[in-house]
Amino acid sequence: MFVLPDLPYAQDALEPVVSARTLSFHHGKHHKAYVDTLNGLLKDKGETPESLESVVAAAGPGKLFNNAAQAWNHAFFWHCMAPSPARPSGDLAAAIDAAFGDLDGLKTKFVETGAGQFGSGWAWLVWKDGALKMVPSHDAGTPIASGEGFPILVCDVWEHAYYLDHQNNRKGFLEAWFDGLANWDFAASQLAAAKAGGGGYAYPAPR
Ligand code: MN3
Repeated sequence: MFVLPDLPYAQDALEPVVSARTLSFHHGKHHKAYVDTLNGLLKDKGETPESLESVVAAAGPGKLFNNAAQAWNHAFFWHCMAPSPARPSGDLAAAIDAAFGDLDGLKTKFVETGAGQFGSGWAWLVWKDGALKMVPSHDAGTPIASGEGFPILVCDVWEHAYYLDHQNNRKGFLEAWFDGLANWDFAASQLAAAKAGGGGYAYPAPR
């Protein structure tokens, strides 16, 4: 059984960009439903996997992949936000400057990627072939299965992530998210893991 990981902050800690009401639905209903459905599917198959990452990697397209990947993507996403994040520094700042010119250049590419994703999906900052890159994914798509890179930071652009607070203004949500919530300390730890050739965020092991 996979658990629903707790949020790493209070439900109202990300206001006003992400309200407590949004987080209560997003974590308590949407994320929980993915985890519950995943556990039901694994139980039906009689499988006891050793990690969620292994389930995501092995599942082909379909219901198991969708629920496993969404369980992982959301757990990762919660860590990508912080109430009062520090600006990027050190290796991360250098990698951002090398790929995008500066932090504003990354913001432009980030907003373009998230706003340009047609329908539901995610906007990922990944490490690929020695450089940072922005890539979109559709629905439950995730770089840990697609091979598009090592995940550094992500923003959920499904409507359930922002509609209660920003209505149809996805671009406004992305701008406010980048300026106010993007967790650069977490991104820096992911980048260090990527450069070391592995590790980084792992979903809690099943029990
Ligand atoms: Mn979501």
